[in-house]
Amino acid sequence: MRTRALFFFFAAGVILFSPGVAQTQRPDINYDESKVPQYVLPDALTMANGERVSTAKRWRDKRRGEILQLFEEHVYGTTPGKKIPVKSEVIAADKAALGGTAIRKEVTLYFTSDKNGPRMDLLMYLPATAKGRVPVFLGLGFSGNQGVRADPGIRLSTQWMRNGGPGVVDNRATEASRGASASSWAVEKILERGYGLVTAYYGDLDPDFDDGFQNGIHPLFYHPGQTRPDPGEWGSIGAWAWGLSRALDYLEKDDSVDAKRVAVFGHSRLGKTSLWAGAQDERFAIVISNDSGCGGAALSRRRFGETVKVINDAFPHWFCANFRKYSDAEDKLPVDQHMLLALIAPRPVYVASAEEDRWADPKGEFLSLVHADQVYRLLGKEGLGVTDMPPVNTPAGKTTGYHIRTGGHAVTDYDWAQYLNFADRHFRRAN
Ligand code: GTR
Repeated sequence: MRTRALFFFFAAGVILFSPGVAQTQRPDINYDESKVPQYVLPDALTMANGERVSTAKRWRDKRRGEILQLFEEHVYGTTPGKKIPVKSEVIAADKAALGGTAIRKEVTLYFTSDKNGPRMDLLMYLPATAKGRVPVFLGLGFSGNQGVRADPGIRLSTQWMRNGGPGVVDNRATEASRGASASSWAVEKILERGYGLVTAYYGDLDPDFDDGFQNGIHPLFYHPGQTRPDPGEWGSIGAWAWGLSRALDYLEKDDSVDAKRVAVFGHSRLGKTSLWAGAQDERFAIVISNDSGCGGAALSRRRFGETVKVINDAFPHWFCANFRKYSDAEDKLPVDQHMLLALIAPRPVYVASAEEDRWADPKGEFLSLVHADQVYRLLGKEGLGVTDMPPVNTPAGKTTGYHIRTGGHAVTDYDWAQYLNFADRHFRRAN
């Protein structure tokens, strides 16, 4: 009996913690479109009191705030309103980085007066030829800034990091981690097109494991006697999104950057984060979600691929504790993820899926955009403008954009090519 119990424990562990193949073999995961349950989505344009929202003003004055509050209370948790003083320091600058094509700058944002306390390191690559302020892509990354490029000038992250990534030993980055995520950041292409890239390590804000919110930035906001966030207060995604807004605060002060043209980007759990950051902080001019899936762009009610229960069980620290009430009870959620995209309206949002990334439910990601369209139209924008999923490798959309490309869960050059075209279009540059 004991051996059997141990075996099940072990098997469950393998299933839960091995990415890719194990996920697609889980018997509790639905990948059959015909088994997607019937569902009714909450209507983005019907207020909680039943009133139909039919003007942009009503949306702006009442409904938008109502939806934002629902996401705070039930999904991601509230972000503390308290402003903390943040000090920035330019740590290093190289005017002839990447063979003279880029300016590389590293800036640290300190969140307390203790320089060894919580802080966030920004890596900035700007085109060397830039005249004046440049638009930038801003995104958090999984492997530390040194993972973005095998550029020996970048400071090595000293923060806790998940083991398993290239060059990570005993939860710390080593020299061998330089460039570990280079294929996810199309640095040359971004620079060639006249954009800058600003990245930071997500673990600077909250290391990605469930420690009861003792490390990272959460404790900076506890009221006296508080030891962890209340059930309706922020989890890790909330903290990561908060960091993106602090990065934007800094960019507003940096005269090499056009802070009115910042596209916030993220992949996977960090795609969930870029959407939540863009929903809360309207200074982000464009929002991009790459393969963000459950709790990101995908509709929770479809229960295709990863579900609310599966994500809450595996990553209890990502969302607020209240979100767990909706494990296996998606129909009770007062929102669904199309309303998260609607919060970004009328600003451009781009959602990308990958054909083999069924865990993230590509169709559910697409349908969220379709259902957000009515809000875009109410605000005088075209939205996505299509209701049928486009063929693979065929981007679609107007104010909002979508593609599903061949391949699996990753950020590829193809994805970046679409984001650059989208940014060109919306930032009104030549395409
Ligand atoms: C998976 C998780 C997804 C996605 C992904 C990632 O294990 O189930 O929701 O966020 O991780 O961030 O890479």
